[in-house]
Amino acid sequence: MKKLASFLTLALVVASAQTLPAGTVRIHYYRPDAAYTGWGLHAWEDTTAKVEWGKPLAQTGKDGWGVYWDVPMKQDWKKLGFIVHKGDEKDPGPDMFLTPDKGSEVWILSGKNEIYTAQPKPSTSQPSASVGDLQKQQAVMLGRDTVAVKPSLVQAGAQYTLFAAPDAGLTLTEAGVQGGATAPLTLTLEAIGGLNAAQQAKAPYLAGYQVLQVRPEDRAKLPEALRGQLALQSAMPDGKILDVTGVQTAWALDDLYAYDGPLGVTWQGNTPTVRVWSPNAQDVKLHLADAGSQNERTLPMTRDEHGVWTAAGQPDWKGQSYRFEVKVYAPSTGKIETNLVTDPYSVALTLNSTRSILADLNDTSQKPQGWDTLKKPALASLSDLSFYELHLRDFSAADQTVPAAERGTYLAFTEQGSAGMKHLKALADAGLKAIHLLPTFDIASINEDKATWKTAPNLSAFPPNSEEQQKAVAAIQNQDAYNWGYDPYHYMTPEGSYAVNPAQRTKEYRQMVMSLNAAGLRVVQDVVFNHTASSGEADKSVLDKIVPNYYHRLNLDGAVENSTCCSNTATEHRMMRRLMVDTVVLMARAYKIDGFRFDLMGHHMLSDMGAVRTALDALTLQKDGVNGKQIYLYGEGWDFGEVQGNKRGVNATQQNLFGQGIGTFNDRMRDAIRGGNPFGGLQEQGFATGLFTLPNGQAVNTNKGKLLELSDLVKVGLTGNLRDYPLVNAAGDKVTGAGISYGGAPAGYAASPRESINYASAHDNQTLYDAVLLKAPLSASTATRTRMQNLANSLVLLGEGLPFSQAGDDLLRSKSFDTDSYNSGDWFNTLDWTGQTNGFGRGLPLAEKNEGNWSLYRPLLGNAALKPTPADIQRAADHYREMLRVRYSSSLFRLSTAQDVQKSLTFLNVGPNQLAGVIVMKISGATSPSNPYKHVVVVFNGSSASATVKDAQLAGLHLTLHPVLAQSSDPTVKGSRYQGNTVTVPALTTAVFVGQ
Ligand SMILES: [Ca+2]
Ligand SMILES: [Ca+2]
Repeated sequence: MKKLASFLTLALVVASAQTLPAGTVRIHYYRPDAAYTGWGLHAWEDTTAKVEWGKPLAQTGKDGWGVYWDVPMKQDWKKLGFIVHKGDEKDPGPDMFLTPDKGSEVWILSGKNEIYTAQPKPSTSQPSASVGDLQKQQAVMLGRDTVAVKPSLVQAGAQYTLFAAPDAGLTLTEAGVQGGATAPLTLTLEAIGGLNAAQQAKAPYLAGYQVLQVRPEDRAKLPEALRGQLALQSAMPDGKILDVTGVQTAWALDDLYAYDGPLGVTWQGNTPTVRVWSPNAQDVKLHLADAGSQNERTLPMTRDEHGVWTAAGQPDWKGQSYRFEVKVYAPSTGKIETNLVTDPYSVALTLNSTRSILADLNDTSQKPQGWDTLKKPALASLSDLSFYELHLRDFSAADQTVPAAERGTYLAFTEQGSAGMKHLKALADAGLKAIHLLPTFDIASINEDKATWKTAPNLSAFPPNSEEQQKAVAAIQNQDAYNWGYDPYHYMTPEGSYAVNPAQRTKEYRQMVMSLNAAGLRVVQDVVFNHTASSGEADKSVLDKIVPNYYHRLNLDGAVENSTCCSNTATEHRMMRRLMVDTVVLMARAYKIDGFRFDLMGHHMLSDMGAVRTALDALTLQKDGVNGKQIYLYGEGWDFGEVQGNKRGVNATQQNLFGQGIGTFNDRMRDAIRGGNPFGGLQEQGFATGLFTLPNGQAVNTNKGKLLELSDLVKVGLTGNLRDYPLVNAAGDKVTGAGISYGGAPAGYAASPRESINYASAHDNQTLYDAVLLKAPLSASTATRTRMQNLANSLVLLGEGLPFSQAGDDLLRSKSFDTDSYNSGDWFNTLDWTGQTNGFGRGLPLAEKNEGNWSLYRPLLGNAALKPTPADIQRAADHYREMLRVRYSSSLFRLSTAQDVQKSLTFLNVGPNQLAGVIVMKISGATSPSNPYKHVVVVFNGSSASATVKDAQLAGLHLTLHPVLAQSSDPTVKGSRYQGNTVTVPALTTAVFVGQ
């Protein structure tokens, strides 16, 4: 009976849609080919569903018209963002937005960027006889008069026509492209074969395409054509249409209009000039308003031959706000749009970035006292750098020693007597060189009006493994003060929510830099040029409203790529690259930033990073107030998405960056230290977490061979991840760093140690302590777990390669297993500099990213025996500083070239008969003012037993325990011994011996 009933229900669903449940909206979707399999819905903004790109909403049902999705909505919803997609194929492409005025049931048609409020007739909206698609841009201009097209467009005898309509009135009929109210401009083209070598290098992903070229007599029409809607048609002489498509124009704009002169606001004395690059705009006007006023007056701007629009200002413009009114064709809507938009070159903004401000960063009012004469902490070599990664709010949001109004702000760093600054100062005194701040440019995700912020109620009474804390945090997560900020809105202005007074943000930011520099620490900015918060005509879209479809990287259909999560930018386009270079130079000169960490750097081209490096190298103390050669660059050199495998040109990946002196995060060493990887193996153990010698009961962790393989990866990391360093691997073979395998890829890839950022933990993924918790045997004491964490930190801090830690790695920081705390609020993120707590047991982590593992986390969070004591935390803090002191006691730990490493560093205890879980690194060199030791021998004993290593190379070195460790707060390390040709080191201990 039951079975029959469900069968009947199913039959009904097929025939007609179910009634719409309360609290949901229904989106219908029609495809002419009726091939609905695999198409899902990505949804965001005011839906209660947590949808990830890789896991779209499944179709709710099917009716006589098409399929539909019912999307659960928040109460009083204002906006729903959605994209229909199948894998990375989107239909039609741009982000679509539904607002309540359209009702709760809407219809969309395949290929049409339009939301219908009543069921449209597919047959009339999508003429079945027409060929091609004006909504897509499948033709790609490679230069001012060349267009790459799919090979199917090119046939003998075919006629190729480019139609251009300044009124965006082109339509597609059975007879091909038709004009709108005004006759379109037409240009004829001829097929000239495949891509030549230069074009293939520029656009490898179009390698199989054919090239059409505008005939000489029509080329003069191109500049005008580029300022309207464009369509390319291929037709046979008998009128048969082969294809029709829109056109991507970025490289044509580059070829015709690339520009090197000033942009944004420049000052001659007190007189400003405002400039914006928009070569394809039909008109640009300047909107000006007095400070604090909404009453704008509109002024004309003049276009020059570079497509730059200029307005010459008056001295009384200083401090006024401005926006641009840009009239331009937007492929994302298929219309001529009139956009009111801020300046991408803004150096000052009103609250929440509604308007740009005419500001001069050189004004005395923008500078703290002593700014112009600020002296940087000494740095003999970039190879001396080390990094501590810190989120601006995490630093002070919970620090009771900071005045309440300054918590979570730039000014918190000026409180030299606060618990947080004392901690940073202590790290600096031990040798730490730089604080790396998570994004501090203007971001889109935090409301800068503090009065709007919601805070979670007091959550401290809930059990340590309750669901309640995360529920309360999630309820307000989009209205609170917290976000990591990987959502760029304006690159050249500091974020306003981090300022006590957002109108004074430049001055406050500079105070922060001064104060950190005074503490002996350099300041590194995390920069995110690989994507923007929005694109197209969306609210917080900026670049696309000025030069649509130029700044972002488009797929073969003309939709914005989003492999980075968001709207990917295209730094291979000249003016996007320039925006990146100009921003970095501005931040170096105007904010005296000492280094830049590039988010998803692999999504930029190698030449883009070269351009940044060249621009910085040109900065001098005398001319620019900073020495650009001391500014270090590093980033994430991952290779994935549309740029993978050099498909969009040679990109800035780990391996392609060989020899550039730019650092990349060394995932090989990270994974080998921890075990598992960010994509799996939560409970797989690694070198520092007990693999083989202290297994956690899972079969995978009893494998000695795996421990020896991971030890090889760690060793390569300790050399600075050098590609060509020769070593004996676990099998006993002599190989190079590149000959060690990391999941099939070469482990070593660097040309010098400064090209490897060695780390065991960063803001992404679980903290080091949480990883140790998941991997170590349940029976391990908190003291044992602390030793594992300390061992991991030693490997990072004593290797060649530049050490990098997440703030709190020295305080056993836990986020209660949160794997991605970007929007998990202060509750899961803040640091406790007092060392009384570490963040463990703050409840189950947010469901959005972690719910699938709650059953694993629940008993662990509820286990009081896993909570570290203040003594454990103190030991971790002491250990971290001891290791910093050791690192900075001798330049042998900071060798600057591969040759030096090859000459000075050797590993003992190698090959198949090595003592498992023990790495012995010997570094020898001449003594000098920066090196008091002839020999340094470091023993990393990751095993659960005391280790004795005997080697003839140890004879006669006259080793003693490093003076810092002889004074250690850890009694165990003092039990390390050297005698004759043997060293003996206790379990889970890093011992450093030195010989003079
Ligand atoms: Ca902002
Ligand atoms: Ca938030």
